[in-house]
Amino acid sequence: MGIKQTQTTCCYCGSGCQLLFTTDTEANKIVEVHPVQGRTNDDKACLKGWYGWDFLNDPQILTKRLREPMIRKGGKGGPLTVVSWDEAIGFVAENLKKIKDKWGPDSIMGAASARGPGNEPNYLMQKFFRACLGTNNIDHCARVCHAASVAGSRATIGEGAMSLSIPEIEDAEVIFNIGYNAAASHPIVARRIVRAKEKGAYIIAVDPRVTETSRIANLHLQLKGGSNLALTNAMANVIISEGLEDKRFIQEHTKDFDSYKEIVSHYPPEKVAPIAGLDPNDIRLAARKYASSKRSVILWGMGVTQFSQGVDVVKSLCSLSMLTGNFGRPSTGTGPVRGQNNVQGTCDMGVLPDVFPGYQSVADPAAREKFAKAWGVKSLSDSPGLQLTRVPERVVHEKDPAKKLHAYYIFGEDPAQSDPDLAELRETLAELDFVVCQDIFMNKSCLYADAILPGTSWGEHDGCYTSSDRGFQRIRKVVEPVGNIKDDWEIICLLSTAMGYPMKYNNTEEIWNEVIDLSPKFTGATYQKMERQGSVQWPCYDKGPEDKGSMYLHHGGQFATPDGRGLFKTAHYHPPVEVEGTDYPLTLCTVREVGHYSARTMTGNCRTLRNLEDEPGWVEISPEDCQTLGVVEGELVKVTSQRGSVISRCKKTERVKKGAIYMTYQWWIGACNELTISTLDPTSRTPEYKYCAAKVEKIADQAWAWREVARTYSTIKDNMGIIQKAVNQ
Ligand SMILES: Nc1nc2c(c(=O)[nH]1)N[C@H]1C(S)=C(S)[C@@H](COP(=O)(O)OP(=O)(O)OC[C@H]3O[C@@H](n4cnc5c(=O)[nH]c(N)nc54)[C@H](O)[C@@H]3O)O[C@H]1N2
Ligand SMILES: Nc1nc2c(c(=O)[nH]1)N[C@H]1C(S)=C(S)[C@@H](COP(=O)(O)OP(=O)(O)OC[C@H]3O[C@@H](n4cnc5c(=O)[nH]c(N)nc54)[C@H](O)[C@@H]3O)O[C@H]1N2
Ligand code: SF4
Ligand SMILES: [Mo]
Repeated sequence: MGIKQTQTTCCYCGSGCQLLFTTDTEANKIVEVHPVQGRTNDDKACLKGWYGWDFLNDPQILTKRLREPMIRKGGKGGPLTVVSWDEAIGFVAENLKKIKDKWGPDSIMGAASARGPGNEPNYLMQKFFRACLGTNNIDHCARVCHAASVAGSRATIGEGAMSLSIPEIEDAEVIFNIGYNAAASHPIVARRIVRAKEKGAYIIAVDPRVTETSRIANLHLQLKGGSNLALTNAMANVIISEGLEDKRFIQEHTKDFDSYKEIVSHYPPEKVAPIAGLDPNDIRLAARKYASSKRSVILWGMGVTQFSQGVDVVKSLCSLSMLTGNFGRPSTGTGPVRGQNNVQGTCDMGVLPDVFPGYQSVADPAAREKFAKAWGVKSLSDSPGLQLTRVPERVVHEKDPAKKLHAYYIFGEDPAQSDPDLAELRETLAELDFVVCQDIFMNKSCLYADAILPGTSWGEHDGCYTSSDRGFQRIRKVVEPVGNIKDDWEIICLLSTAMGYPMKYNNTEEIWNEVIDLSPKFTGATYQKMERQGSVQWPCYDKGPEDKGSMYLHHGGQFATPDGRGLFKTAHYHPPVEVEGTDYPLTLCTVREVGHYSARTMTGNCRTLRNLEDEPGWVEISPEDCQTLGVVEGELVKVTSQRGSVISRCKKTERVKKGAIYMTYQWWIGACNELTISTLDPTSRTPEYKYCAAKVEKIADQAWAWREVARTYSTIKDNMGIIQKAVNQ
């Protein structure tokens, strides 16, 4: 048998772990995988790195791989028919053209992918939307994720990315870990936090739940969900009133301190303590410890951003870091640890409604002129596009057909599983005139597609990803794709060409060279340099070998703002939008499952991971609430909010406080997004996934409930096109 070894980057989280695959080239099968030395992972991987590639074998557990292009020839409601690529591309081109001619370019919306495809196809997707269709309506899942980090950080320190690198975490003296559960989300980053602790760091964990980080923390602030801003304002209040701020740093490198000081003066610890459910002395201790070091690092995640006040909290975190002079040196600064394997990259590629690749604003005439010239078009739209969380607003809630969206091109996302308030989302997908899904698996959104374009997956194509800490790293083909499928970049080229804007490339490197030549911050990051160094962190301006890229940002306190000064900003605290009451007495927060990943098309089709955890998922409930409800561990329960109802299993745990329940959003039967609220942060338009009112009810007839779960699982498989065997999988 022929044996091939290939090193590539893991396709799940943004830790960017390096994996070495051994492939039997005759059988076209992976025979072995193990982690190897990489800049971020130090030859380690988590269980998804070890076992998360089985979906390449298409075991058809939850869904199945897409192997042929399909269209609904008979129109909406008709069956999907397998067609040739020519016919599929012609069908999509004709329909998008019709809609563009009738309703204008802004009636079409695009969502691109932070997952398998990589940077190059995402660059082409936004180029297709901007240069061929003529709209900035292009976005991706950063919207539902760290968009608040990008908005809040850019408004204060000028750059939306992590200021420090993953390896620097272990040399921090103080880690302020807020709303971030690394052990489940980025296990390889969690290792750095553990190492920091071993090296003597003081760890403050701010989380309403007990997490692995809070368990090793010196101080766990188990605050009430939704009270982050009250806490961060109170910490600033303590730092300023005790004179612990870095006066010189504030004087030399920042602006707007006085207005910030005025706001935080309203948040003494005694006033905040009842709001956050904390001891005022713990708030003081956290503030003093955080201000006590010049190697204080803030790490944050979805417990900060997925709130209607997420952007304000991010601004206040960046301000805390400025207040204490914690920027511009190694092992200090701010760490919004980006979630998906390539969400940093998809932002880098300009798959955002307001920026071209390399964060060049669509509002800047010079940037528009530069891109128009490079892309060979007369002009480019200067009006910022629509954020993807506003799609329902422009479909089901918009009555004027001229203002409505008419088409949605979904590339490598599954909004019908991952967006909030799924009933509203399904209504939206059903009402749109034309929906295209370009994916590797049949997913829940595909059920609404008028055309399905099957792409090759990670492991079947080349390219590069950007890790959470701005590191460009190569991905490489491990096995040959099976079926009548094409690389994502090639599909976009065919479609664009069919619509009268020809795109032609021979490989991903040609696309990448176009990207870096148009984006000064990335210009030095050639494939050659990635091969040589393994990872190139932006900014990297020069192609020469001397410019190795940048480990950390804001050197010497020089911020990425126009005048180099950071801007202090915070806001007054307000509670989440939908709070608990008589009918819905509990608060629902939604988080992650360690062995499964996002919409679960991939991990749900990996046998080892499926054997660890499967449908219908769990709902974490405190022992007190279990007692009140009369439910026990493992029992099926009904969870309901104003928007819907699902069945899940009770997980009795002391890790959550009385009155709060937690679900993971990976499950299709226990789909918590049937319950979540679509309220958005007014600036970043990120949903409040972390807080809504809910209730849990006991199900008397457990046998019936289990049959119901089995029946639903079987229906899902039918819908996904799996031929089910007589014996249950
Ligand atoms: N295994 C696995 N790994 C993943 C993913 C996955 O699906 N599975 N998804 C990836 C993606 S897309 C992302 S964005 C990252 C996200 O990774 P994280 O940012 O860690 O995301 P979550 O676990 O959703 O939320 C983090 C923590 O916020 C806490 N929290 C809830 N409410 C509050 C609050 O009011 N205040 C504070 N301070 N904390 C609160 C929760 O209890 C939780 O522990 O993970 C990535 N990694
Ligand atoms: N309730 C709740 N909901 C949440 C969250 C939460 O905390 N709570 N978190 C939110 C967050 S942070 C995020 S990032 C989103 C993630 O939500 P999504 O982006 O929707 O989820 P993913 O599973 O990452 O991937 C989406 C799709 O990409 C496809 N795909 C993977 N690789 C490729 C490829 O190479 N080519 C193509 N064409 N397709 C590919 C997969 O099959 C899948 O259908 O979920 C959000 N939803
Ligand atoms: S930590 Fe993230 S990148 Fe590393 S192996 Fe696990 S899922 Fe993959
Ligand atoms: Mo995310």
